[in-house]
Amino acid sequence: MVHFYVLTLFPDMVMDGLNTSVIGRAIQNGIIDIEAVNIRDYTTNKHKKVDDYPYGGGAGMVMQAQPIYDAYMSIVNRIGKRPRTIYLTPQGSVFKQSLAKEFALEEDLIFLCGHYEGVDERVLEEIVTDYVSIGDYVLTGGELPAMVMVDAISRMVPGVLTNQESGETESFYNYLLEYPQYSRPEEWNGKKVPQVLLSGHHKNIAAWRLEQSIERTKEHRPDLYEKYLEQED
Ligand code: 6GU
Repeated sequence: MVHFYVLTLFPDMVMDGLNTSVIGRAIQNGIIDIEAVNIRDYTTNKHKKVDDYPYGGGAGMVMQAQPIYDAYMSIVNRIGKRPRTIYLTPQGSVFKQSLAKEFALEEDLIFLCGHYEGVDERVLEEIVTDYVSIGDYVLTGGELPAMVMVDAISRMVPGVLTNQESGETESFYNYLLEYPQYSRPEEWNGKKVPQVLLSGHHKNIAAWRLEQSIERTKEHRPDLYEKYLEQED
């Protein structure tokens, strides 16, 4: 069981996005749970303002420390511990499958979703244990990255995937991309399914798939291909 807590200004976006398909089923089955905590509920001013101008000037607004800290402490006081707390930021280290597996071993995880130009550094120093980015591009907020991480972590939690959907024999397991898949009919739009897949010869099929995986990885992800080669010898 992993309990995910997402500190956000857009709780509906997070909950609506994660209540579907495999992750929705895991919530229904009680294998994970996800709680979006609305930072705005913890403001102490009557306009429920969560941001202010940056000291030193510059563009945009900064999310203030107090409502974030109080939202965080509401969780900490409830569960009686300070779990790993992830701040989603393009300034973080890049999220990888290995980190998804590591986080899947935790009982509780808190995600802090920033907006505007950033978050007051002092509250980050107080609560954040991990600074994580999901890749080299800029998004408007941390909600989509938090959802990406919750998805990737959840599917590494035992019981979330069925045997059929199994977690390990797929992309990145051994630094190779997945081979191409085909289903019925045998010919579609003038294109035939590769003959070897219809042969029933399991050794040849496995060899063909490995070769396809290697070719794809060389072509699209030379960085992964290098790791595959290193791991082979
Ligand atoms: Cl974690 N946040 C934002 N705002 N943009 C990103 C990101 C995170 N990761 C990649 N781009």
